Amino acid sequence: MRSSQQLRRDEPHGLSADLAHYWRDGYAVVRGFLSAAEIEEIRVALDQLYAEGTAHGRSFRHANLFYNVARDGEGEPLVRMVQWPSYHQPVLNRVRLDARFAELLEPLIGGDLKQIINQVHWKAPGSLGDFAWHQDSRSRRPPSAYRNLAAAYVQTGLAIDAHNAQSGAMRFIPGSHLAGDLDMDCSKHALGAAMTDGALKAVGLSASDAIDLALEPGDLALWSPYLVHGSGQNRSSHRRRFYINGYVRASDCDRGEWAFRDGKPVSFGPEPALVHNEELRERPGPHYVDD
Ligand SMILES: O=C(O)CCC(=O)C(=O)O
Repeated sequence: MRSSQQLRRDEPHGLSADLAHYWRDGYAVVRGFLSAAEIEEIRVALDQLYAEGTAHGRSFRHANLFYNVARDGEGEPLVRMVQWPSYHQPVLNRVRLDARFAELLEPLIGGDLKQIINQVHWKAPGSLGDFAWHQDSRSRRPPSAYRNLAAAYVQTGLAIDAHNAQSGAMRFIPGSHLAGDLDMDCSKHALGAAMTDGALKAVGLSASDAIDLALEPGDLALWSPYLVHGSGQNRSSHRRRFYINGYVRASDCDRGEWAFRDGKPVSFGPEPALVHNEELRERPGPHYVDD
């Protein structure tokens, strides 16, 4: 009997991204990356995760696993983001290691990949789920550990719900990645801060060039760490969920968890790897975190 890994290798899914578009505009979209049934399974997993976050009632960390919990206008807990849910949630862990990611990313960054981002965003209607204009490159610290960002890193976002202008879609400035690091002001957290035209003007860009990402559930967006992007208020009546996984050519990154070796999935090891949580070893938790 053939193993599922052999099946994956022998029977590719025929997935591909528009690479020319990715390199020229800094992003690409893959329609129908996951099926409706797969998205439904992820929704159930996300509902469990969300319920755990509200039960904590405040931000909570255990090693790399982190629940960002705010309060809404009525003082009720609001889960805005969970980082590294895959240590804890098997469905999400399976998705991040799905052979379709390896197949899609191979022509862009090869088959030996680490993962530096694994997170879910919930953008509640009307509330503070905005992301100010930013480049992801500014969060790759220290720079010596994250090398060759333009050619070796790809961020992916999987739409779990309708993701469009109404529901506070991501907004991209096409081509903005070509200038590399724009030294954008990152003194404030991008999450929870509104996009302002001034932030774009300061780096020679204009909001009139922005496009809204439009995704159906199951569609996947890919973007460059240098692409200037943000997202605005959710004016729809549904919570907008987005599952983000960021991959990197392993030889260009000293941090992160292995995801694929030679295109085959790599499970978590016994100890979590150092990614962005500088206190991972000294203060792994579990503990609550005050903003
Ligand atoms: O989920 C969103 O609306 C924006 C995500 C984003 O900007 C990011 O992860 O860098």
